[in-house]
Amino acid sequence: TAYNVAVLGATGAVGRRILDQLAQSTIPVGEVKALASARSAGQKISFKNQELTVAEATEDSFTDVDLVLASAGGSTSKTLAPAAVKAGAVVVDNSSYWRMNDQVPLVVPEVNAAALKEHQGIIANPNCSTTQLVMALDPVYRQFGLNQVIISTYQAASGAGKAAMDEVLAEAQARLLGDNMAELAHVLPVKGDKKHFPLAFNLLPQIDVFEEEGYTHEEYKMIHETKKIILGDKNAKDIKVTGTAVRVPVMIGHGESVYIDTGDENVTPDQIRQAIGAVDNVIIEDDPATQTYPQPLLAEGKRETFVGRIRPDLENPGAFHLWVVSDNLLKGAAWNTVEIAQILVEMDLVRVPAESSFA
Ligand code: A2P
Ligand code: 11C
Repeated sequence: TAYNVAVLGATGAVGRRILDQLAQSTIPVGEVKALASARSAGQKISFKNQELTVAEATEDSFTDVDLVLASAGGSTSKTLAPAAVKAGAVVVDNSSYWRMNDQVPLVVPEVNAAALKEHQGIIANPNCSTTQLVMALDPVYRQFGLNQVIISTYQAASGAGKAAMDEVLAEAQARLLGDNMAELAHVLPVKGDKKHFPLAFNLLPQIDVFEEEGYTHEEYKMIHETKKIILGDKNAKDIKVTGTAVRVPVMIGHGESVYIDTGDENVTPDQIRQAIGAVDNVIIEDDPATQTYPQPLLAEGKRETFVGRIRPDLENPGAFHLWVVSDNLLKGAAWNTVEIAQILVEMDLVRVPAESSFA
């Protein structure tokens, strides 16, 4: 069998990469539909050796479609994902809208592929900063336990979309030419928020809007999604998770400084290194003697998650530091989405169950 696939948000930074990853996947692909907003209808986009014509996404776009790979924002997925399921398609959604829904598995295949068996037609892809984090945390939790995790992120501009990347480059150029760059900030830190600041030559400790207790929405996503993926419950107390999300003037590739406390004094750094290194698609880059450690520039364009700087807390036995880097547009978005679809195909799960609450 070949599967007819619709890519929703095909013109976006992630959508284009979804088409690219789909072309390189093992999925037997039949017809491919490129869907976006009315603004892009008629635009041409390439897939393998075909030229696709972008069509406006509507509730009627999903007739004869088997799989929808969506990355067109939460409000689009809110209405179009159920419409696609009603038309008989299975949706893998990269937006945040469905992630915490109890009927929706939130999946990083290396960690919880088994959750796919319970799908009701919609499967959610986690936030990029969560995905690379759980690749490193899950094996530690399974083998040694985890009392507490404290994360500091160093997130690339591309997480905020193409306009944010263009803005940083324009600011950097202005600064190098001696021009004022402050007036060039219109998108970051958050498009709809009241103030905007330059990211070039700067750090912005705000990703997404502020919510309760002074945490940003990005920080809450990391806390809740991590618990749902590893523990199956966003409110589970088994692991205490907290952190700070910071935007840095890097184009592609999120970095994360992660402090983990296993509570077990006997665990050694080598055991942590081995546990994390045994996860599929994790690459350990960790050798101070040769200055080997993960870097965004080295991770760009790769599907893997890179982990290094693994070392013990010298005054708290059983606790460790990690440095985790991955391409936020690939493992953090497009590749994880296509990887989920590939596994759905392998597990013969590309069908909407009759009792689906979305159908
Ligand atoms: P378009 O290019 O027509 O605006 P990015 O995050 O890189 O900006 O990409 C967002 C993607 O989501 C784009 O493909 C965009 O299409 C698409 N999109 C945004 N709003 C809608 C909408 N209302 N319906 C369908 N697609 C949308
Ligand atoms: C960022 N993590 O770097 C965000 C982007 O929930 O999929 C991804 C938002 C999401 O700005």
